[in-house]
Amino acid sequence: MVETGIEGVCYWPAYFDASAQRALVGAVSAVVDAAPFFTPRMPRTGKPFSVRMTNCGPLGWVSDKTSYRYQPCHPETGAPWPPMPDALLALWDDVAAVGAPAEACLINHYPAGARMGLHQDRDEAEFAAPVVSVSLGDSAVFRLGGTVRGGKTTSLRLKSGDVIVFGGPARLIYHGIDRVLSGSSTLLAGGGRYNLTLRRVTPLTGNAAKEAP
Ligand code: MD6
Ligand code: FE
Repeated sequence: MVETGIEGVCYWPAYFDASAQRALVGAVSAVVDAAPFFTPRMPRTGKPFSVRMTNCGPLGWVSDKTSYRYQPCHPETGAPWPPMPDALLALWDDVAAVGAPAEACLINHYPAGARMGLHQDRDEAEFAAPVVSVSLGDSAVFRLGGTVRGGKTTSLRLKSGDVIVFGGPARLIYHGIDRVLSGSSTLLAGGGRYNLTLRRVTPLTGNAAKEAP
């Protein structure tokens, strides 16, 4: 683990080696076969995101004209999200250490030119559990700020196989993707980047809550 200088942000460069990255891409492809990428839209305005999304696990994050929310089914097919791959459950157990499994894995696909504006991840009912993020494919310029909008920001280059965790005092910091560096990886056949974010959505209860850091 590498210190980032931001309390609560833990960074593991190259957590997944090349063969583990290929296995994860295979697992993502299987998820996408069952739950195709959809184009999320901004609440109210309906403006489309430049990233495409899908999910696995019992709950998935969706965004449309109505709201940002978690739901158990795909917004277009109506099917339940596919199960979370074992490698992701194992990652969560390794780095989140909250005594309860991840409930949602949001999969973002960044085609060439896609970006993601500064945001907080705050649609979960449980902030004691961290958000765990995996990058696959092309490198990305990741921007990190503080817990209030408009403060100082720093940037970090996330590469394929890297894991970054936002927990404790960093659980609600602003962050976004300024740009993806096209052609920086050959992992994804069509180029671009995947980002997987694992979350706990419902409250930690009983022993799990007592074990939370
Ligand atoms: C991305 N990541 O890497 C976007 N959220 O494409 C996130 O939005 C994110 O990396 C919460 C915690 C870690 C993250
Ligand atoms: Fe986020």
